[in-house]
Amino acid sequence: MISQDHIDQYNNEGYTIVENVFSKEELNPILNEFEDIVDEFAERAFTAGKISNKHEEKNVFKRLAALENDFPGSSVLIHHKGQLKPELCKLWSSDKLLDIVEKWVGKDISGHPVWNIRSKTPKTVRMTVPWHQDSAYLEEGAEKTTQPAAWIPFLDVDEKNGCMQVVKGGHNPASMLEHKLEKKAGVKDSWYLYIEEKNIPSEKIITCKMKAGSVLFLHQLIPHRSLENYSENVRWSVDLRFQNPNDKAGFHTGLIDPIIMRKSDDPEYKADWTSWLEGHEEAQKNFRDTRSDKKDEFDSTLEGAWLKRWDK
Ligand SMILES: O=C(O)CCC(=O)C(=O)O
Repeated sequence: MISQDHIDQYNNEGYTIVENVFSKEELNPILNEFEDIVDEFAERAFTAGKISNKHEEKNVFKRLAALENDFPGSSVLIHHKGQLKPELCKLWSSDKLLDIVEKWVGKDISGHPVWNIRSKTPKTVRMTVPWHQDSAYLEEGAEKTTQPAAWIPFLDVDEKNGCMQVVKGGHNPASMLEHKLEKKAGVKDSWYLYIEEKNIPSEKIITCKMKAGSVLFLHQLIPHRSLENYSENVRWSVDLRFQNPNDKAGFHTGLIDPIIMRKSDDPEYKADWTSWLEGHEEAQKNFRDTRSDKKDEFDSTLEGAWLKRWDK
């Protein structure tokens, strides 16, 4: 599934796209989970009087767009809630992904607690992620850990519906670029960090058009962003990260460790999702919002430790 060219491209250019890793049949159960997540959200929003139409007749690529239109912030709330259901767990710890990331991480592999479902609704500023290096969202020093991200779209993506862009070779030299706070630059209620455009070499930008089920692997230090979604459909994707269990994870709260997925000395070992998920919900609240105790469940603002790291 992965060739030496892919491995070399990742090492030399900081990214690679492996095509057709997952079939539609393998993606569909996860899309069903997204559908359930949106349905549960619509029920709660309806009961709370936030929406008057649940848009039940719309499919998974349209329904959240309609809800976002009626109640702005819906997609952000779904993204922040980050519900990890069984089929997504299965895909994350699948041999298909582990056999690939093993090339960079080695034979002992964990899943990193920073993972995302991106419910990128059309023309939604807060779902459009500006230029950043992933390590900027972690504690200082974590950038030294080999931590590939697997970015997986659930529909074909291009520059019209919010695909990814990367800066080819931008992981070299291996150093953190300066990041700023988007909310300080005037993007209301943004929790994103950004690298200023003047620090992005435009001639090295690669636009990553991809088919559903292909996987973009990103080095932890490659600058990347997602484009605006100008289509009518929700651009569903996930990003999942991996590392060697012995290396620093750099997760700010420290409340949850990476989940061990593969052990070099135990070929039969399987990830213990049940016990990991028990700790996950509590840790996630702390990770995603240090003010969760005070927050209304429909408040889509977010504070995070990464903002403090770069708020200079
Ligand atoms: O999916 C997106 O829109 C952005 C993803 C991203 O920036 C990331 O995975 O770090």
